Amino acid sequence: HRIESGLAQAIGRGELAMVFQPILARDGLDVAGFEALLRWDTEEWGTISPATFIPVAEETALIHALGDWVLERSLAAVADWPGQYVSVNFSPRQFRRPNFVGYVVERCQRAGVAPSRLQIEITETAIFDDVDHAADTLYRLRQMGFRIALDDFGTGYSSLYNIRKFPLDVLKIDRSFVDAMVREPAAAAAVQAVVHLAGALGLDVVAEGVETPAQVDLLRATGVSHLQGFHFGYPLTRDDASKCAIARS
Ligand code: G
Ligand code: G
Ligand code: MN
Ligand code: NA
Repeated sequence: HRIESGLAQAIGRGELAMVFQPILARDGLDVAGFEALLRWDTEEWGTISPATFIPVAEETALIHALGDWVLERSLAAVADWPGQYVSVNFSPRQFRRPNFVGYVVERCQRAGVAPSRLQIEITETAIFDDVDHAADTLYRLRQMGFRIALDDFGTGYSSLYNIRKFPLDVLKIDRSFVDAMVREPAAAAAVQAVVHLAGALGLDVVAEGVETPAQVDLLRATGVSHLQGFHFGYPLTRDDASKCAIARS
């Protein structure tokens, strides 16, 4: 597989970069944190989306080296953003590695970053394949002080009621709901239901993929706690994210 061999060399060749997208509190004025997103620029194929190469890395053991690079860069970046967190995507295979908790703790210690400044984003796939193991890992992460976000919520196979079994801090509502809200009352009702459930469980809700003022108005009416999307900010380089963190904090 050509992507696979290119990816194996990408770190050494300096082809990878991290960008950081602001996550705003509902008033749209405070930056609560930034989501770290990986970018790969190749000479041969141009820019390749993580949607394409993460699954390839996930099939091989490459995800561990790649994910380690992502975590190191993300923890280095959050040191510039006092009072804010960095939200890092972990693939199911990373989350299920032996002693994931010890691994993340060690990386934070090495970077001198308190666990409360790292939000761990996982998907429903990572937790519903092995519910007991996942719940145990999440409890231990929580005990260490990490924030835990369930990404792409609403697109996977978790039921609304099932998620109460997991110690989470944040539900990230998938952008397909946000996109549909303005056209379909049922999508708005689904978001409202998630916000009510989150309230009952004491969780924050981040609406993803917010692109228009009309979406902002609808989302504010539901009571979501946080907003993320191109309307508020594109993914930024570390330097630009640092300026944004200082200006908006
Ligand atoms: O940033 P973009 O919209 O291109 O991301 C596409 C997909 O790749 C999203 O599902 C996102 O969660 C995932 N992704 C982006 N960066 C990372 C990363 O560093 N690690 C993992 N595991 N997934 C990532
Ligand atoms: O799966 P995950 O939620 O981690 O995906 C994050 C991806 O969503 C990133 O690749 C990011 O570039 C993309 N993204 C962030 N904000 C927006 C937005 O407002 N609109 C669209 N279409 N994509 C967005
Ligand atoms: Mn994410
Ligand atoms: Na998402």
